[in-house]
Amino acid sequence: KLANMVKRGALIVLEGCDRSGKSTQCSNLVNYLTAHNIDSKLLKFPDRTTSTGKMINSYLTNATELNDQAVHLLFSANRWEAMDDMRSMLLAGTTLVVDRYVYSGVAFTAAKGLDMNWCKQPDVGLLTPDLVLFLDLPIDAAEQRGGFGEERYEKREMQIKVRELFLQLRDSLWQLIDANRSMQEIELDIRQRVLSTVDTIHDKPLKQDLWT
Ligand code: Z5A
Ligand code: MG
Repeated sequence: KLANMVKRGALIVLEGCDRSGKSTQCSNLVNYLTAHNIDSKLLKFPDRTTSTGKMINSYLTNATELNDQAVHLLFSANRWEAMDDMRSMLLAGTTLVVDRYVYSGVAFTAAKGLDMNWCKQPDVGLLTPDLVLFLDLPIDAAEQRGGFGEERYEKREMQIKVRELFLQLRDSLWQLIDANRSMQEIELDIRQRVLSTVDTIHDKPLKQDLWT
């Protein structure tokens, strides 16, 4: 009986263009939620600490080569291996704030020219987010934030394609956030949207019907 009284946590995903401030905002959000007694945890994909994550890191930093399909499946496996823990935490009442998820998975591989429907298949059945906040930032503004880094995908042409593909993936879970504002403005905006989600999802079941 007691277990039934635990309200589940919300699965909140932050997605967005490179340099849009996802990591900054995820960590500020978790600090805020924690300070307000909302049990929450920050997760990030790719999780570079696991064995699949180490292979992904080596690919992204150009230390190794992998074919496009293989690395796509590694990114998906990197999410799958986190699913059991994520489900347990959500059901135990912890709200998860996730820095990149399946949308990055599909957008980056499809930007290389692979079929979008193929790209979606390995993630079918992963936990469905309650809210996806997409931090949108024009490429020029992103470049003004210190330019792109040295990792494999951090190139202007790639980032332009990825943004277009991201926008094709918009669904009913998405809310667009204008990331071309001050960190503080964005933070307040995100906070409001997340609090209203956390307040309203408790009676909705946790779903694993992604992309179906
Ligand atoms: N990838 C994939 O291919 N398949 C997948 O399935 C997944 C990912 C999950 C690594 O991701 C790569 O993996 C990524 C996608 C691909 N490749 N690319 N490109 P990552 O998450 O590890 O990448 P990252 O380097 O940590 O994230 P990022 O996108 O570059 O940055 P961000 O997290 O969005 O931004 P930030 O680190 O918070 O901020 C960036 C800078 O801007 C920093 O100096 C901030 O201080 C500054 N900043 C932040 N907000 C503002 C505002 N509002 N104004 C001004 N300046 C700001
Ligand atoms: Mg980041």
